[in-house]
Amino acid sequence: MQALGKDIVAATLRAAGLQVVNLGVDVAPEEFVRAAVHEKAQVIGISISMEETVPYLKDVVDILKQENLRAKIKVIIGGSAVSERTRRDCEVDAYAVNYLDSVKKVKTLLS
Ligand code: B12
Repeated sequence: MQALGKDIVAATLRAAGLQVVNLGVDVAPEEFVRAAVHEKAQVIGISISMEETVPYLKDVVDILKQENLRAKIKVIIGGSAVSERTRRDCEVDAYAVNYLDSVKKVKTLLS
């Protein structure tokens, strides 16, 4: 349901010339990885507004490791329930505080 921030980030990344597949809300960890493989995505972006859903972030990272995709597919997070500390704790590649920062960080991940 908390979709506004994610949609703004997706729109801004598109406006910056990047290709974005928006999976919507309440996306299961397996679905992030399945879609990334299917779309040949280089980066998975995850928006987290509810603290109770932070553990699912670790699941995405674990699935990427299990599937030997961790080096190939980067993960960036944002949303009011996460921070630079969450990024470190969950071994995520980048954290962006807002839509402008998202463009900067995603471009860095792609470079
Ligand atoms: C609007 C809102 C809602 C709306 C959402 C409308 C919609 N369609 O999006 C509605 C009314 C539906 C809603 C419902 C609920 N909400 Co609400 N909601 C908010 C509120 C006030 C603002 C969120 C928002 O849209 N901000 C504006 C956007 C633009 O900012 P943003 O999300 O931070 O996104 C920016 C950055 O974070 C970043 N970013 C965001 N996502 C991503 C992703 C990536 C990949 C990157 C790189 C960057 C990035 O870039 C964005 C743009 O700059 C917040 C409070 C807050 N201050 O955050 C509570 C808040 C998120 N809600 C909360 C709660 C508890 C709920 C409910 C459970 C309430 C209830 N009891 O029903 C439900 C849950 C619904 C659900 N299952 O998801 C809590 C969460 C608590 C927690 N930390 O766990 C908050 C924090 C309020 C609070 N202080 O208690 N909510």
